[in-house]
Formats: sequence, C-alpha cells, structure tokens
Amino acid sequence: MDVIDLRSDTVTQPTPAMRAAMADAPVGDDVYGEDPTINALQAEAAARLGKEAGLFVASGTMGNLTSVLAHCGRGDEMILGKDSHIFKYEAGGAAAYGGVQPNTIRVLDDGTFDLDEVRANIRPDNIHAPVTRLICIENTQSFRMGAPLPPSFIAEVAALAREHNLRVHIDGARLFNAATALGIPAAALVADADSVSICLSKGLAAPVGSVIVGSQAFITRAHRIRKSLGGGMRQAGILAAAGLIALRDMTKRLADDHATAHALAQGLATLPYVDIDIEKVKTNIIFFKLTDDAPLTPDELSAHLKADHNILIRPYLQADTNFRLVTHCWFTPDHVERVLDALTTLLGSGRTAAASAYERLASD
Ligand code: TLP
Repeated sequence: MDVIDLRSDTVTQPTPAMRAAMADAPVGDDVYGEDPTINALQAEAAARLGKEAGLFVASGTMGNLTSVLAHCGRGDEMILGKDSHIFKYEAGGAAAYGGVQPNTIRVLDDGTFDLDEVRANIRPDNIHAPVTRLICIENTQSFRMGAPLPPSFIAEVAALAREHNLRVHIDGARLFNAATALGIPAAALVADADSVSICLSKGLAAPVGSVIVGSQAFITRAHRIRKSLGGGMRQAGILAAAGLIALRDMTKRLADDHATAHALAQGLATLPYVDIDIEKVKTNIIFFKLTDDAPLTPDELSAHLKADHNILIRPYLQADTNFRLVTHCWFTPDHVERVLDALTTLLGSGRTAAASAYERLASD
C-alpha cells in the first residue's frame, strides 16, 4: 500500500519532467551571475509577477529573511500577523540576524488584518519609538486554512503603508494557490507589494527553492544579503531547471489540489467526532479538530492512521485545531476515498455524503 502523505505540500517529489530537465540543465557559477538556468528562472518569475527583477534563494525562510533584511535595519520594526509563518516558524531569523523587532497583530478569521489595528501599530515619529519600516502579509494565509487574500485587501494595506512611507512584503509561499482560488493572475495579487517571496518546492513540486522578486534596487540589496547568509550557490541551475517547470506547468494544476481538499473536507464533515468548518476550505489546506468525546486522542488517531493505513497526517496541537491536512499533486482523488475509509474505520461511519463527494470529484 503506497503512503499517503498529507502532512504538507512540502512532501511533494520532483516530477519525471523535472528530473529530466535537471539532468540536462545548462549551468554556470551563479555567484558570478553565469548560470543561464538560474538567470532564466529569475527573469521569468519577475516577469510573471510584474516586477523588475528576481533572485533565487534556497527556501521560503531564506526568501522572507532576505527580504526583511533588505527592507529593515537593526532596531527597525515590522508589523506582521501573530499567526504568520515569518513570526511563528522561521526561528526568529529576522530578530537574530537583522535585529528587526516584530510587532504582531491579530490575523482575522478570513486571514486579513483589521486595518485600524495596523494603523494603530505604526509607530509615531518619536525618539522613544522604534521606526516602523515594513508590513508583511501572507498569501495564502496558511494558519487560516490557507485563506486566499483578495487584491482589495492588499491594496488597502499598501495604501496605508504608502501613507506612512512603509514597505510591503508578501510571503507568497502559496501565492499561486491564492491566484487559482481567486481566478486572477498572480501578478494582480502583488501589484502593490514592494517584495514577494514565492515557493517552488511546496504545491509546485520542485525539490528546492524559492524566488524573491521586486524592484531592481531591492534585488541588488537582497543579492548582497543572500551572499552574507551563505546563500550564494554555484551550479544551482540544476535546481532552477525544476523551478522553471514548477512555474510554467505546475501552477496550472493547483485547482486539482483545491478540489481534492474540498472533497476531503466534505467527507470529514460527515464523520462523527470531527469538527470542521468546510466553508473555510478555499485552497489546499484543511484544519480540523476532534471533539472531546472522540474515542481516540489526536495522537492515537494519527498513530493508527500511520501504522494501520499508511496515511500520514500532522497533529497540530493548538487550542482550536488538532490536525492540518495539505493536499498536493501526489494526493489523487482515489486517495480521498482511502483516507475517508480509514477514518471511518477508526471513528465510525456517516459516510454517504462523503462517498457522493468523492463520486462527484471522480466524475468531473
Ligand atoms: N511551511 C511549512 C512548515 O514550516 C510549517 C509547511 O509545511 O507548511 N511561508 C509559509 C506560509 C510557509 O508555509 C512556509 C513553509 C514557509 C514560508 C517557509 O518555507 P521553507 O520551508 O521553504 O523555508
């Protein structure tokens, strides 16, 4: 029985087309700017997102850190969501390496911010205060079920930022999921941003890498910072070759991942002891909780899924959620049924609606 891995879309493996392109990629020393495949990827990512220039980096974390350091100096402040990946999951890099102070605000249920709260957190021009330099937005907002944030919200944040001479960075690890869900080009989601980091190695299935894009002046600063972080790679065109396929081809199929997430969520909602708000499932991320009277603890459920059914899910022990499931290109419509069958075995039935959700998906 093959493994079904729903812990993240980071588990995606490179496709056969990627492996072939990697084997054939023309390469050079990228620290000298001489890797043609890296140069092609950077130019294509920038053009696709409507920005002047791009820079290949090793990971989403490095993309965000490099961007924050390119916008802020030591002691400066950035405003960002308390549930943002940069604040919660990037090992405090901006504080550790840049002395950048995070000023966190609430992330609302739909993934947006309260603009009055953003405004109230911009520091006055006063010698006692740190200097606010940057607002960071995450799109999709991972910890709000991968909520796609609309261009109207981004435009409002950017207008406020401009009023106060601040910059806007978008952590677009799953920007193409947002664009797919909203049915608009990714460039429309970042038109008002000064910098954007996109990940090639999540739903887009490349083995490694992210690209940051922005103005030429921003990328010039970021280039030096990337070098100082140890991110100057050499014949990395091998990686960029997979990245080009990620950008060109894999961005076109994300609606499939949203469809499997939707079918999975609909099935989950029919199971006993499962608490899930299926209205919130808009992209490829599902959070759900087991009710207190469930026959298994979250740890027991994930242990049984793994041991008895070869299904990996990620316990996510927070107040309002027990699990995160992320769909991706290696998770097929057949797998939806297998996961729901396994959960039915472990939790009990109620599956008529789930079966029909699957049938609808399979017949589409
Ligand atoms: N997220 C990972 C984990 O770190 C949680 C995942 O499995 O989702 N921004 C966002 C919104 C992300 O979700 C992630 C990775 C990153 C940045 C960092 O990317 P990497 O892992 O490439 O450094």
